[in-house]
Amino acid sequence: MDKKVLVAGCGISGIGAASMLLEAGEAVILYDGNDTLDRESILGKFSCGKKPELFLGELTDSLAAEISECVISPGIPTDVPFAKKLKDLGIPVISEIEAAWKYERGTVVGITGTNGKTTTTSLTGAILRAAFGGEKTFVVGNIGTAYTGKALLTAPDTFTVAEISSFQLETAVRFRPHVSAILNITPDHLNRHKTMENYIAAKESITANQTEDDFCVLNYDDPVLRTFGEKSCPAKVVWFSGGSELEEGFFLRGSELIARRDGKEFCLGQTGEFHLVGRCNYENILAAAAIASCLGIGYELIADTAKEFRAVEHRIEYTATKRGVKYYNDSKGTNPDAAIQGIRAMTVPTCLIGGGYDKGSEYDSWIEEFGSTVKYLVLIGATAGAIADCCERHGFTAYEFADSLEEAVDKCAAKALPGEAVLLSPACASWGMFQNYEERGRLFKELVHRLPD
Ligand code: UMA
Repeated sequence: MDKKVLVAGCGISGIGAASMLLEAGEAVILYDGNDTLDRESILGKFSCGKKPELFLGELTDSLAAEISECVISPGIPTDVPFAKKLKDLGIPVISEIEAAWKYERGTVVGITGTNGKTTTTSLTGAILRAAFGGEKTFVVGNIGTAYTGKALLTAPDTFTVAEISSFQLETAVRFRPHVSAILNITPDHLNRHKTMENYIAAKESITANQTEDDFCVLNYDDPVLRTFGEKSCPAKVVWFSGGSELEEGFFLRGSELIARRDGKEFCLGQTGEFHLVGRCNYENILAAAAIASCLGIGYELIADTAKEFRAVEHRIEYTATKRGVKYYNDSKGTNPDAAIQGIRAMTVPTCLIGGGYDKGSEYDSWIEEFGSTVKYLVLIGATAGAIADCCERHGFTAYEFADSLEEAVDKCAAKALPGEAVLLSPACASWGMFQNYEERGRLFKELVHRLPD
């Protein structure tokens, strides 16, 4: 009997991986632990003639015996019972990124980090499109497009820019980007990775198969990454920094974004010339510039593209002004560190909406950042109580609870005065109340647009 590939998870990654493998001639079983999913709508997502076998519910022993390899979706923890069962049978469990890598023929950029991945990936994609053409550039991964959906289209002259999460790296094996980037590492997803050491190891493993012929772009100001870059990174390190002038690398000096390589300096632009705002975004621009320069792209083109580039949806995104109050959607602020950047970008007294799914995060540093900026906080979701306790410990009492995002927006609208701001930047994932942060952000924007002018 010919063995089959088990693709676990019927989301974006699973549909992408199953489609790619079917097109490549593999026999595929698509599997999901949720037996309430609609079979027809899942199979309807396969546009090509071939469809996978579909199995929902608990993985049986007889099915496991048919499997040669398992491609696991990033949202499925690798220690769930079915994955353990496969590993015990000696069946390799690989990530969707790894599955795509087997068919990759071009040059790959892999971008990871706790925060800023999506903006840096989008900007790098825009720069590569400007340099090499849209048909030769693919932007994939955690950003929302399955890498496996594009891998078969790659060729020696194409470029793939992949946003890679720690979940995807956990089960990557031979994945080897020519240019990797780790933007920063701060605590996130610790309920899944268990310890900070595991999380750091997952992030650093983006370089695991790189050699001195490859590049790794690292944040000089991040203590974990500084040590990694100086001591154990196998690739050629290119530094970027939002806080220090570097002898060699990409850095912010006053209001200038500078590229300094081989002793020559080039000013990529003044901070005021970019649509992206806030130090975290200048760091993202510097990282994207460093990545692009590793691929031989000239500074003028990098600078011009970065100056035209606009904020990614859900990332400190201006939504509307209602009765003199500015509303911002930072639904992508899914952990305390990302949400700190949201607060730092506000320049007026702000009513903040926070809370959501419990990833086991600590909220102290986020609350310490409130300072004189956050005047009022509305809490939603599973973490509301824990955040409220933490607020009390820090002496911040101007908070209230809401049962829904709608109620939270109404409460903020009633509290904010003309000239002030309302910010959705929850410091938590959306799961439990929403499918994903995009759904949460879209609803926020809809609710804001419905408020009276
Ligand atoms: N499932 C099981 N068993 C489980 C858990 C889940 O069968 O124990 C099934 C669910 O029933 C569901 C499927 O797995 O049908 C969902 O798989 P998934 O959660 O991996 O979701 P995808 O739609 O494949 O989306 C994933 C990423 N999601 C996660 O990592 C949670 C998307 O990142 C990514 O855009 C997409 O692949 C394409 O690469 C989202 C994300 O939240 C944006 N990422 C995290 C983050 O940015 O912090 C890491």
